[in-house]
Amino acid sequence: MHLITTLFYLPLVAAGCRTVKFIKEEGVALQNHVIKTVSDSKPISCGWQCADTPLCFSMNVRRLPNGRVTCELNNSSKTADQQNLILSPGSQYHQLAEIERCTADQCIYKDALPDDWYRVGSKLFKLFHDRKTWGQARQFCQSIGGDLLSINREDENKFAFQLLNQIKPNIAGTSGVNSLFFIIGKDVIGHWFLDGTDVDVSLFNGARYKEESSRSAKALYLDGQFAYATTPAVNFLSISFTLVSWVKLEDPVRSPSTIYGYWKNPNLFRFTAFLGDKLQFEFQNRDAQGGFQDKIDIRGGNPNKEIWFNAAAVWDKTMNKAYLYLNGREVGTSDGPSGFDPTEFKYTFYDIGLKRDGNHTMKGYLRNLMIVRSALTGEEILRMKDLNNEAFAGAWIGLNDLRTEGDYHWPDGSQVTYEKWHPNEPNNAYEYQNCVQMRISDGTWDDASCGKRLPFLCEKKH
Ligand SMILES: [Ca+2]
Ligand SMILES: [Ca+2]
Repeated sequence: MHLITTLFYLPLVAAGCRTVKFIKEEGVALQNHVIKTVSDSKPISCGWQCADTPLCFSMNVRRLPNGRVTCELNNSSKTADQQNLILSPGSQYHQLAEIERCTADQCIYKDALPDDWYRVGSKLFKLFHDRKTWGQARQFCQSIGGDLLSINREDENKFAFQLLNQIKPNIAGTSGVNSLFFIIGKDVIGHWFLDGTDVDVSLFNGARYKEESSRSAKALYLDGQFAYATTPAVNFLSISFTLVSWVKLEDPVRSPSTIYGYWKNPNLFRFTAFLGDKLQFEFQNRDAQGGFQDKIDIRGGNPNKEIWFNAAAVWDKTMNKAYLYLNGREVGTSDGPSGFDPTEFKYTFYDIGLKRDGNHTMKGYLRNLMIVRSALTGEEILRMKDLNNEAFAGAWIGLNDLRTEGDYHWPDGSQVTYEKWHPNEPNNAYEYQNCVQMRISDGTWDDASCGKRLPFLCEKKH
């Protein structure tokens, strides 16, 4: 029934490819995938449009009585959706086809494949809409025999950006109904789920991710002996911030139990739970030589052992006020000394579970440690539990500088020869951005905190 003939060749100079071939089938058309209908004097002009439209993979062409043609550009092909190839007298189905003279790497050749995979040159791409941290996303891509996407050419970036356009980010509309989540999504400085998927948390002395019975999910477990963990240092003390984590202290409780901090000479900050007693947040302002100037020391609350609790420390720089929250309830507040302006010191890591000056370690579990760049209320802190509402503005690609600051690599080991940074990126904001997202708004790149949960792009080699 289907007579297949070579129809025409297009020179595609821009893609470094001399020609590309469309294959024609008479009397059939692909239905349900039309993204655009164009009318032109000859099929070859439609073919140009299809080749130039990243998500066009085939066309339905019909001749009009006046000699012109109409072409329906399809965002799929019979490779991906054979069932929608229907009999259609008078139509021709045209599909981009590979040509022998180009190697796949030089060609614009592309095709839609089953299960939402797309082939572009030698790579298979797929956008996953569910949201994962960079580490989770990479694990997932590897589990299906691929990796996070590496981008080596402009047409690959263009194509990935077109896939991203399918995402409707849940960022705030003009109504402001969702504005809390916009703030959180935009201003997450650091986020560690502490479930084993964080790519930049280091474990020491037997610290491990352990299934915790009340939640049947993994959390960071510290044994109260010597175990602790570290994150890279994050530059956040000189701005308004909210530091929040879920904690479960185990009996017998080690006291003090540092949740997060860096507490060694010169002391910097610590967020601590004490035995059956209180939460404490302490941070300091020091001069350039490290000499003590002022500090905030705020205590309150009565966290229980053997029960998960939500602990948050908030610094509102504008109001010069600090707050402690236990399970979203304010349990302490303190005004800052006048002119209080904590300085950051150039440490390279901060501690989870360790008070470094006395080697005090926590006995218990921690999860979902997060630093947000704004002073949140207790209600807002508790609403952060629903992380599906975290706003986002991009999707993960594979580029990262996890190994050496500023030295970017692709997961497939390829050299960074092509770049598409947004202006003023990468900026390693808060001195803590090591994973790269492609922005949904324009397809440019921005380094971000690896713990953000974003949609992501996987690749597989053809
Ligand atoms: Ca970085
Ligand atoms: Ca950035």
